[in-house]
Amino acid sequence: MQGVDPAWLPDEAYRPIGTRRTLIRGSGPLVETVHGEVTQACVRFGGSVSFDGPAGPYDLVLELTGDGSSEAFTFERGDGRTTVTASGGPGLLYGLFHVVRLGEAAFRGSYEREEHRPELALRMLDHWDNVAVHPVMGQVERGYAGGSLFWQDERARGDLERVRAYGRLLAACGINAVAVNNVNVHGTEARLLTDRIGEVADIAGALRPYGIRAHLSVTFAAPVVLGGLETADPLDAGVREWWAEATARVYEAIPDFGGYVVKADSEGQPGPFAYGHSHADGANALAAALAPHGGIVHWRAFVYNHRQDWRDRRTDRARAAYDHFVPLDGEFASNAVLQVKHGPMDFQVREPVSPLIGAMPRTRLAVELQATQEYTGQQRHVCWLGPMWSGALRFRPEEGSPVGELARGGLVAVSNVGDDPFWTGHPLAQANLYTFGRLAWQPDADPDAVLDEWIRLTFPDAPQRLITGLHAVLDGSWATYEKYTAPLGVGFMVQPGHHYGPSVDGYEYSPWGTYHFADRDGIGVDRSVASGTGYAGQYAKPWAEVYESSETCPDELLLFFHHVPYGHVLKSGKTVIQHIYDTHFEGVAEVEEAREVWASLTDLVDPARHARVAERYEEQLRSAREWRDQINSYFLRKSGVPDAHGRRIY
Ligand code: GCV
Repeated sequence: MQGVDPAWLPDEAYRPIGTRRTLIRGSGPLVETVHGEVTQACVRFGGSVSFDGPAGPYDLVLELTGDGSSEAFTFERGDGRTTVTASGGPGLLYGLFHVVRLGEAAFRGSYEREEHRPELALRMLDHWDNVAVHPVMGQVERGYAGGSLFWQDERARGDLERVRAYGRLLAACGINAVAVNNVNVHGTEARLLTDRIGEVADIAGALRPYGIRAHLSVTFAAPVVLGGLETADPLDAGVREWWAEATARVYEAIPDFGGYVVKADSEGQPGPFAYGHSHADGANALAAALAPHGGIVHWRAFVYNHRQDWRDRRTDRARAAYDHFVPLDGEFASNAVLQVKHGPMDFQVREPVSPLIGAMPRTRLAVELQATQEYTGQQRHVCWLGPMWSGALRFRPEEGSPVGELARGGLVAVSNVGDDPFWTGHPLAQANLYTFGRLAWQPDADPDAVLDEWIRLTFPDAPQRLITGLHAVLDGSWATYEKYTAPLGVGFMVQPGHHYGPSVDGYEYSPWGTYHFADRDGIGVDRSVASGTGYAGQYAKPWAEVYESSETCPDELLLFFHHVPYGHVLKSGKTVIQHIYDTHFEGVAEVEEAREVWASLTDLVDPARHARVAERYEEQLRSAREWRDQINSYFLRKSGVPDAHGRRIY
């Protein structure tokens, strides 16, 4: 597409296919998509493609053997021929993208038959996009990549070519579902469910050729605000009927509609508490309406008191999701998925894994990550989140399955994409989107290998110097970001509202439940069972014990679980205060270094992309210095403990 970055599908990535002879067998809409992809590559590079032709001397055979909807495919190579087979259209498409990823290697040597299938059936992006620009949150809530890809001038975009291109990119990294609007459902957006469903149908139509289903965020109060009923009580017969009828009309417009996403009783959104009912009752009412059509309701577990009194030390926001939902285990309908943020708070640079995951064995859980970098630099800072996500997905809440397996309801990420020509504002933030897709396909994949895959695809034919440079600036960037921002898992310390830049006490005396409790003697939140909020006790063994004591709690989470004196000695051998000073100086030095590495790649990256990243490095460095100086000055002034190395602190 003219003027739009091809991201990880540049034309060059298709050269190995486009210079060869391909046979495609089978029929159906996704086979047509595969055919279109290969044909375009051949037009560009001089190869040939036959559709359902006779057996012949082909280099690549892509064969659909059934008419199912399976996403699995097989891949093999022998006698000079590469073969992909699939029994479902989506499988064939994923098989094609597998060949694209392998590049020339797909056509060399031989491969025994390999079977590929996604480990998680649902791999979804939630767009926090508003149809009408919101006076405070803008068009995309927590969006750092321009306006919405889907909505423009308060309507679905007339020209959906870009949406189609987006679907193609998503399919190429394994994503198969997209929720097209914000979970905070305002007045205009509520109507997407009813009289404006045609617009959602248009978007769904643009995504369908790439095997992506559309989902919709709906308001729990829809029967009242749209249906004119007096109640949205989930047990009321009239309400249930309203949902059933509204949902039937949705499926008339979009036969393969994925389902609803609901944020209820959360940050002001309506929910079942108003009627004295549980969240299982609420979710099940919508699930019942969706069930006859095969749809799913994604019910978010982000339920907490956002109006708490900061003076009240017994209320702990981290406890909330577990306290609300664990008693409901086993009560949710089979097509209700409970969508849980990976940490107990809110997408901070460091959090423990939510104790809810693993504590609800009779409930389908989806795990929610945040690709949009709300608290991790807002796509002005390089912060590749692969290691953080992979760590969460590999975490084992107790002896047994890791989070990546417990997420039976799928893996979801809040999208970081907008109508920016680079898709993600910061061109290097594309790596987060790609990594999310690949981890959703295979949660135990090595994130480093995924990063290299992204680099090779996005920069085909890159010389080793570029590969090494890109790897250097991305790998470790999350650790760097953590160093110059809030320390040791304490979180927040951001500017209230927009959440960009430091403000140590920004939320300290607010109702949001995000406190650090720093005083002249120490810092951190006591979440132990023995003397604190008891949150540590929500974990199964061994974690409940590990987190309970400041002696065994991992350094990086110390201040999340414990209030300790500044002189507390970490496992690293440093005191907490010295750790704060050192990491903040180191973090800034690492950004300076990364900026230099990027500058040294000028001759190897196209000018527009290079300039965009270079400009963002200037801001990242300015901001990192601001963080360093505010955090270090704050803690020097609070503690009175000087830096052991006598560096400049204000
Ligand atoms: C869409 C945080 C964000 C909100 C977001 C909310 C959520 O509080 O700051 O913008 O709302 O999470 O996940 O629902």
